[in-house]
Amino acid sequence: MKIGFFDSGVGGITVLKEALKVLPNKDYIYYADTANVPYGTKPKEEVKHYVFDAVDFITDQGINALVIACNTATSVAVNDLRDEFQFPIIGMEPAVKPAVEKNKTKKVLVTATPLTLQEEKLWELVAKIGSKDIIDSLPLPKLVEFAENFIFDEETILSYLEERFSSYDLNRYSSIVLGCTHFIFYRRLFRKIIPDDVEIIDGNRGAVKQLKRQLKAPEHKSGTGEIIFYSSKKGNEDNIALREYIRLLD
Ligand code: DGN
Repeated sequence: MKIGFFDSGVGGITVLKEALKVLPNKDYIYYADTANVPYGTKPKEEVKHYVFDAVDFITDQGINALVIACNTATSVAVNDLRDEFQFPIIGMEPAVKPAVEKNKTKKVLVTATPLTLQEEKLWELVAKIGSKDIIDSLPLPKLVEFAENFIFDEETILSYLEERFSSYDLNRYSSIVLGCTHFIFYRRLFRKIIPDDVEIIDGNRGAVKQLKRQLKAPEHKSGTGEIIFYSSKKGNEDNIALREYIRLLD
């Protein structure tokens, strides 16, 4: 029983980390499309093409379920992927629903990549929950670049976040949604600039819950907890580096 995880780069490792807590006895394959990252600032059709290539690769490794651990890839391709492949496919969803359910009086600020924020999938979700007026959105594409380049120093990240949030009155929001898996690496730093009574919510736990539900069938046997990393960039250094990101989340 192998579970595939896929992201444009390292962001999906934050979801994998959550899965390891909940489902430690499964075998995992993680594929980072590091040759094509970032997805979030590229045209939809180009990203869709990368996603299909990546899923073909990971399918060839033999998987029984797949987590598209990337909000951007999910937004542009999850429906088409489900039409094409037979195994369960779990996608990411910006956690707008739990955010709105927690507090219906204040607004919610959704942060994600530019492509996720412009895709219909998000706005269909918002329309199902309530009205567009309860949501504001803010793209934070540089966080993806920082994470990919292993930039975690507080000063750099905080000055970027402060600059991006500077025109927002954060007290107007009940929650800030982290709608990109790369952003989870910076949760602690978001907390430093977001007022204490504003919640920071992400979709990682929800995605892993879905995965667990999908694996209830008896044919989904346990494994040894092994993780095999692959990336679309050549060279083993890249795979060693991917393991470092897991440690960051301890
Ligand atoms: N980690 C991806 C996401 O959740 O949207 C996006 C990263 C990117 O490719 N820009």
